Amino acid sequence: MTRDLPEAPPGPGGPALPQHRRLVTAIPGPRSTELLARRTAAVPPGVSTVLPVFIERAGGGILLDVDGNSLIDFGSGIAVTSVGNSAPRVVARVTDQVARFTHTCAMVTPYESYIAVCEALNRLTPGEHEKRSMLVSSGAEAVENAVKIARSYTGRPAVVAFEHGYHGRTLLTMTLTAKNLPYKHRFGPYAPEVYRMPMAYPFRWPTGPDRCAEEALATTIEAIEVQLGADQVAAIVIEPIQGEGGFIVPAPGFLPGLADYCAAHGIVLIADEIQTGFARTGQMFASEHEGIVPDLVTTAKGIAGGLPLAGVTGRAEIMDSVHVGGLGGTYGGNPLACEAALGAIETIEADDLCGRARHIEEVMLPRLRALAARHGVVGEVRGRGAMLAVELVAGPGDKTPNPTATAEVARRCHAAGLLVLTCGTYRNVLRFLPPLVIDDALLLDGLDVLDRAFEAL
Ligand code: PLZ
Repeated sequence: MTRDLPEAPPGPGGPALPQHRRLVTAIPGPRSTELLARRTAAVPPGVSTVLPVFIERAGGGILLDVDGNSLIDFGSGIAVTSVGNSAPRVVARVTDQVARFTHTCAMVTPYESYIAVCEALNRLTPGEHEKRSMLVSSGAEAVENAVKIARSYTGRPAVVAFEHGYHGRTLLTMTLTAKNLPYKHRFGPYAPEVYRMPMAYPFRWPTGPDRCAEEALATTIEAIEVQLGADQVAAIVIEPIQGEGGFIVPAPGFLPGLADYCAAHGIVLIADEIQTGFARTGQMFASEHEGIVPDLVTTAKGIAGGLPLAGVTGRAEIMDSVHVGGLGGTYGGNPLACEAALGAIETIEADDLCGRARHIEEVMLPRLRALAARHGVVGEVRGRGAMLAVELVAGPGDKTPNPTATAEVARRCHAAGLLVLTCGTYRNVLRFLPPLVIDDALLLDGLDVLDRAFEAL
């Protein structure tokens, strides 16, 4: 973009948001508690909250609440604010854009930033082939569109998804999602032609991690051939590291095996990189860790520093197969969100946030492994880059999931001013998703809080 941009504000969250954990009230404090009462009266309980501290400002690795408490952020709003909250380049671009125009609808009269974001996606996603991208507003919408495009291109109905998978809350993406509570319970009937296959989940594979990839692949392929017919399958949809399902890194070889099978049978491989994408795992996209080149990639979350934007990127011949006007939506590629994405992508590249994610892994992994050595409830430490987790079990040699200890550790972290999130099909995984711009002192302080939460168990 050639326009002159206004000066970037001085730092994350505006001027001088100190990067220290500091509690001045109980968590939640009195003002948050008041707001929570209003929330309860105005918002249905179906829309839940992990930690009801109401946020006033945020930046770097800090969330500042309405009571003046500074919490360490190990969640990034579920892997969204990878560049930090109110990252300077995002603020500068969005501020400039909001004063020029806020919306025209990209389907009515276009603007340059939409094209620039698509060009960036085409350049950054895996593979050197010719690509196209389209923009929407949420991750679920991106997955829905990827399936629509795959069906249109192949003329086939079936879609294959995996155990522990998460793809969203709309009818189709909820159907693709593996977990009943809270996502699917009483919301059926679900969309037809979605089939679920076993996930190559090394920690819980019945015959052990070494045989996991090969056996999971063989079971999946046999089920496709026997039950569905490969020529009826439009797409296989998979997260290259499963997010909500428990930060499950597939056994090495599983993803390449699926990619080869898809290529041999004209099945569109859709990598859902919504949680893993944009430097989170130490590469721009998690597919790169195993060198797979998906046919379509869905992106959201980290793409735009907190503004709602999502995309589908893929092979030109697949993307171009949809009839004119078949894809779109009122807000898809909103100009504010596109400017935010350009600011976020510029930040990721200029500040080497892939390198920062690898650095965060180097700092955190040894500490998490030491934690696992001290506490028998930690069954496994896993993840890549700044997408790390510990899975909690009953004890050494007993892999029974331990959601109670998981909730207790999270509660203690929250009370001490460290925001952590849980995940996992069995609600027994603590996940760590710090902003990639968090400084080392905060990271280490957060790890100390985590240590103490485990010691108190
Ligand atoms: N695909 C891999 O992680 C969103 C969900 C939080 P949307 N994950 C956070 C919740 O409980 O709703 C996600 C994801 C993967 C798709 C999605 C869906 O993205 O932007 O939430 O629609």
